[in-house]
Amino acid sequence: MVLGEQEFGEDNISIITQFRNNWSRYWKKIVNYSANLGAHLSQCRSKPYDHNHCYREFQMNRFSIALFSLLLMQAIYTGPAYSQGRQIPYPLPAEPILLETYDSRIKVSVVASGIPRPFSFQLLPDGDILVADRYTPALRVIRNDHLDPEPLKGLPSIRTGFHSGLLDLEAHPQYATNQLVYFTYHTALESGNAYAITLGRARYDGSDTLKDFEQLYLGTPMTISGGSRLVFAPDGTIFMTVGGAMDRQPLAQDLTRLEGKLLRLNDDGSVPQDNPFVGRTDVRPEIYSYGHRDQYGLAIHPETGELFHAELGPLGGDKINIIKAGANYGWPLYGYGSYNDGEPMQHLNREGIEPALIIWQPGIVPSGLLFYEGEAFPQWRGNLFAGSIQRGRLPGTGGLERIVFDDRMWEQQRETIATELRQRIRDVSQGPDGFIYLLTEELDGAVIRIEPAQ
Ligand SMILES: [Ca+2]
Repeated sequence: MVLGEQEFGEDNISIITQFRNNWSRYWKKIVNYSANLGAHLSQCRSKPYDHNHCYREFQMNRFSIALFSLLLMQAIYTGPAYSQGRQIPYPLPAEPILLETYDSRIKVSVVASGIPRPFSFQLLPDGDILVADRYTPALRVIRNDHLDPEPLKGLPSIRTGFHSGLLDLEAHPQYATNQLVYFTYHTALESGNAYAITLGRARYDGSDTLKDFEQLYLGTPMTISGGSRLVFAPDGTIFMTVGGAMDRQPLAQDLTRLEGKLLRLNDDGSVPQDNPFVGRTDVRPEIYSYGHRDQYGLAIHPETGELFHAELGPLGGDKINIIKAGANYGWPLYGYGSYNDGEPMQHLNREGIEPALIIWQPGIVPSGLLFYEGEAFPQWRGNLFAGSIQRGRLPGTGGLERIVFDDRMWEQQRETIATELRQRIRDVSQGPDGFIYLLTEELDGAVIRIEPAQ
């Protein structure tokens, strides 16, 4: 097995490819230098009167070999790190920096860093920021721009490994009065390696311990996971994405399983009776839409109430859907990109398959979604923002997509901002201060604040 591919999926394959490329480059150079060294030594033997010159060259070659051996050792040493998605660490700016966008100059500051591979965050009305670190797993708090190094106590038992662990966070719409935070995670099942996507909630009262934890919903057994996102709908129900349908097996089309589905639940974890498949015995009633691959972003349109949904394609063809109840979005039969090996997918829209609203080609590995509604950037109100892990499978190319629609929801403009940071942007949110916040999924993960530059 190639290290890491299984574990971290296509959004990190380029890292492994880069490692392989580096490896073969180092190896070729070492072979070349060894051959040169051999040639020089035989030359020296055949030219006894130029011995000193030969000896100097021999020394130089020895130095080169030592240098490339060091590089080789470095490749071996960093290999496992690369293979686990731990890409080239692009350092975070030590001080706030100014960046240009199409119509604005922005100030970008690191609020807190040192969170290992966080997956989601939740900005709370009083300014506290909760951050979910998928693999530890841990829920941490940033208070007054200071990361509490001690994770919150009171999390349930969470299964981690591969893509599994603690995933999304979402504050209840009445959080200000009930202090409830919802989260998705994986629960280990007794049967073999199987585990299940789980929705839980607990009360965060500002202290160092979560209170009143409840498991609200436990999914069906699965052995491959992926991301998960949550969002509350205007009617108080909660939408929840389930990954795990990443390869070509038609799991996302199997309505008795949860992989590659969008679920809709009541806020107590029960199934709403107006869900599209309620009453059918051959479909799980919590399923709201299907034919999805991995789904890393959800946002409700602030005016229409429609659910916008970001989906990761295999090789390109990342998309944003507007979700319709009971609809099929095509995976793995139809899509806009190519399969992981490069084979083009059938992408023509056809009856029964919902077309995407927006696609990216090459892919950007879209993550959290946000409709901006704040006062800090009046020119961006109503724009859709999507985090991006990396573009075209190249590490260090993540950023923040800004998409402008007209009132028919037709795309008018699109730009990528904050690419100068070279970070994997895994989540995006608007703070109570109206500023835009980013979460970077790096070994040294960070929360970043974007404000207008003065
Ligand atoms: Ca969230």
